[in-house]
Amino acid sequence: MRKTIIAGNWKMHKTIAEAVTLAEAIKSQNPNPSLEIVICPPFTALTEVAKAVQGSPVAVAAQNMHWEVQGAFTGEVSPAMVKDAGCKYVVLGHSERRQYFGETDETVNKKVKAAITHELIPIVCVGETLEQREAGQTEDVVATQTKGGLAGLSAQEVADLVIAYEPVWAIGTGRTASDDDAQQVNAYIRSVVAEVFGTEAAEAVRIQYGGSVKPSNAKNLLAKGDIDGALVGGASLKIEDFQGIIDGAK
Ligand code: G2H
Repeated sequence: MRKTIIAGNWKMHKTIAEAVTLAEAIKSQNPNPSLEIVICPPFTALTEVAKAVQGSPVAVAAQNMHWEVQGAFTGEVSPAMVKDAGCKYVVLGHSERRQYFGETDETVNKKVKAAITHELIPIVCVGETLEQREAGQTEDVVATQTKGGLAGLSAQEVADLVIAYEPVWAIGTGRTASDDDAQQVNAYIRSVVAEVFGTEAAEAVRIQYGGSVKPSNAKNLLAKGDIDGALVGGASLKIEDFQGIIDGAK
């Protein structure tokens, strides 16, 4: 039985004070650990948010990290630093990182391995662009990204991580994949995991859907058999919206 995981990706939003206020609201409204709630503040707010939710069922994730432990990498943050800040999870290979910051399946793979080494749980993002979808390449793209991002991992390591299917055309656009479309791609990603890592890993790995998830569509998306949670951007920035999504998962 896969535990539903709802993650709020705050992207480049919130000062430290704003982040702590939102984290405390999420914590106080969700005392019950029946599902997993993860919040992903910007780096500057990680430590304070982690302190604010300590001892509660709300976990904290970084939105990115470098794969090296330390060194001359100006502007980067290492896995050890992310761990030290109080994170349990780290989002890797988000399409905005791929699109604007040149991330590739190879760099995502290095980050995934580094995260596991530092006992961080990766949330590995995959998803096709509108052009790729219209060209009928969705399955090829998500298969390549899934295989590339997870290359060299053991079946157990894959079983323990999280994949987020985020069609790029649905991100921040208000366009959501229909629940049937999202279910179909999530099931396909699970079949790719089964092919490479075996059925046990495929049955255990949690696969979220992300892309304009909101209270009005969350319930139907999360009711699908292969959608094990949501990675939420815009609608995670306000407690009413994020709580509405969480309530839809119950
Ligand atoms: C996809 C998602 C969160 P939004 O990027 O990762 O953002 O819900 O705003 O589409």
